Amino acid sequence: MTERKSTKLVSAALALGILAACSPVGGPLLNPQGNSALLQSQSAARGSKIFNADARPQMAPNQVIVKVKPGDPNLFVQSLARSGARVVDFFDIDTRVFLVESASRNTDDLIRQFSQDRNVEIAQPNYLVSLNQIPAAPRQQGRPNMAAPNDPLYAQQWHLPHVGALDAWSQGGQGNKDLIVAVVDTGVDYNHPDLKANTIKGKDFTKESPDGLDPIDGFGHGTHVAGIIAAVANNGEGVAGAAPNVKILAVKVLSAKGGGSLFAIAGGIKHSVDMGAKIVNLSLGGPAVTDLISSAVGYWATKKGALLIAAAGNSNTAVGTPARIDDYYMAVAASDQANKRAKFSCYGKELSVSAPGVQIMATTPTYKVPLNDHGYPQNYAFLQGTSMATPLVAGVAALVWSRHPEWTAKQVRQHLEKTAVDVGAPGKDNESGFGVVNAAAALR
Ligand SMILES: [Ca+2]
Ligand SMILES: [Ca+2]
Repeated sequence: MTERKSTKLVSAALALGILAACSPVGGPLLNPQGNSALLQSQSAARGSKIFNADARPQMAPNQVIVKVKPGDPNLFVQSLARSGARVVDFFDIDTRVFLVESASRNTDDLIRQFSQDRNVEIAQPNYLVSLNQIPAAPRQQGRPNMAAPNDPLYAQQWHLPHVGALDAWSQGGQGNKDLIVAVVDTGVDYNHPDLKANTIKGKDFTKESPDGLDPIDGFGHGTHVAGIIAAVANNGEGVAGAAPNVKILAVKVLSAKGGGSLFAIAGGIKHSVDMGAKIVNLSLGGPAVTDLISSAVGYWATKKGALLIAAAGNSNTAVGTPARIDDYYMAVAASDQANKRAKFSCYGKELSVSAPGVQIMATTPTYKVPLNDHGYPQNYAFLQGTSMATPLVAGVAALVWSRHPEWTAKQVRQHLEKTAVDVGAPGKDNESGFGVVNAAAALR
């Protein structure tokens, strides 16, 4: 308790110190307008790199994430003032971590400087992260399923019967309406007729909305992810989610261009858990890098009892960040109709499980979004990527947790791994993890 209290005091003192240090440069620190300008400039810099699977990590220009050493934080604030950089945000899980920005100096320069600062423990770039969905030509196909719900597009959702969803639903129900799964993504079209009843509004960490509070989907990706988890079933409309009775918490961390920074994502994860989410879906990632902030928030959320499920990545390389931090994130690979690793899916020893991620039919926004410019229709579309495999695992995890509310996140994860269908090389392998997730086996 006393430690907590003293941390709070240090934090308050530090905040005051920063305000004082920064007032000559440009007014109060954490005002939303200031942040808004910052994050918009990141979007502009990202340009058309949304689907770029290039291995070189992109980073927020002129920014670094700094962790200061324990002790008097004012020493850091003073050296910061001398450097002409300023703190633009802080990380409320770890009071020694700050997002620092310079108007004139680039990231490499800042890293060099802070690495030599005796008050600094670690300095790293604020890497940019993108959504893990890749374009695929839309396709119309499917066969009727006699036991299917009445959703007209259910017949095109091959992934549901493939993982035994109908069997699971008849054994264990369609999920607990009080269980919250956060979709930390581009936002969600919370007015979509197939999502509205199940969606709760969280916050917008991209600051695209004027008040920073509206998590409406500005790209189209998060709405698809949300539908895979919990589109309303048996309502005579559209598609069915894997756990159609649970709640979606819409949290926006990726901009209308499909990118965001690790700092914004960490904020979104923290917010999700604070809002009561048991499962956090992260259909996003960047190239494999060491990252203190994803580790810190992962550690914190795991201690709080949440299960973080993250896309392995679509670059056909090593598992990306944050999914590769396997102590705190459950990494999901994408598989195809033959249970083979999708050719784009990342692979490696960090994989937990695989799930169908090729030609997945689900919800898209009911209004025009950038996704439509890539040839995907409004309302419902096929998309593919580890972005689509991840929410299917989140949905099955939600079914399991609804059935066994007393289980810990670790128990839910281990149960999904134990009941996955072993494919490829016997036992756990680098192509599929423990195998392809199976709802029927998990609910049996
Ligand atoms: Ca439906
Ligand atoms: Ca295997």
